[in-house]
Amino acid sequence: MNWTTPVPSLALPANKTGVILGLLSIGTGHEYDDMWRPSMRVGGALARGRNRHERHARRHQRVFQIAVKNRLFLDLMSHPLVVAVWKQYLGTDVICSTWSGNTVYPGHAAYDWHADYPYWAITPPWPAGNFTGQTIWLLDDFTDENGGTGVVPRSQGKLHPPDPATRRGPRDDAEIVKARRGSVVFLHGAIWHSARPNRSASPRSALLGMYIRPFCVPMENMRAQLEAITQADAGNPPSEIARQLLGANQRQPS
Ligand SMILES: O=C(O)CCC(=O)C(=O)O
Repeated sequence: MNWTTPVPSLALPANKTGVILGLLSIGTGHEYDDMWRPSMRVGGALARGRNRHERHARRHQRVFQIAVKNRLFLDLMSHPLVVAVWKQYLGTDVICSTWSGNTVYPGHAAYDWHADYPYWAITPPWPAGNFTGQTIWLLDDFTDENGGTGVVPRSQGKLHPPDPATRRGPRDDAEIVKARRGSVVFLHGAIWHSARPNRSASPRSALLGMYIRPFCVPMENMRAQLEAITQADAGNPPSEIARQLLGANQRQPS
């Protein structure tokens, strides 16, 4: 798999693997430490687990609603190149479904192989077509050792989740995303993937942005975040595209 496709030459639907590594420069990634590490601390305690197995399995930390935690996160969510990719793939009225951060700590065992929301909320066979996609912003280098995301190329075409018998553990048909911090990976939303075991001595962090077509119910309450952001800084309203992504134009049930 070519992990070095430059973002401007992307045509995600044409990429049959369902995975693209964009060389979108967010810098070295270090400049985001200042906003990400504190968010991680206030985002909730690391799940402890009831026993050794659970502690191992749970050594990860998810922080949701990051758009309201720091205005820079809102800017990243609305990054013009990212938005251009998803507009091409999901339509110009694309919205954001969830914008969060994920850290896997040393000792993290692995996520189960899965496809992303809304697929896991739909009884298979899943509808074919383009409904959602995942954007992974690497805040640390991703390696084999530290839990780089594993993906099963072309699995987005299967239109069902992985078999429960193979949902855990390594897979011969999977590849690990190995890339430098500051890279951005675009995944088809139905592709089977998993944060792999972190066997290194350091945590591995990423920001995760799901983008979705506006007839789907977003995973997080993005409109509530828009309201919170607008109220917190009335003199500096979010840009039009940030408002769109946060669901300002999405039809609501009457
Ligand atoms: O952090 C990662 O590598 C992927 C996380 C993931 O699989 C997910 O949030 O769906």
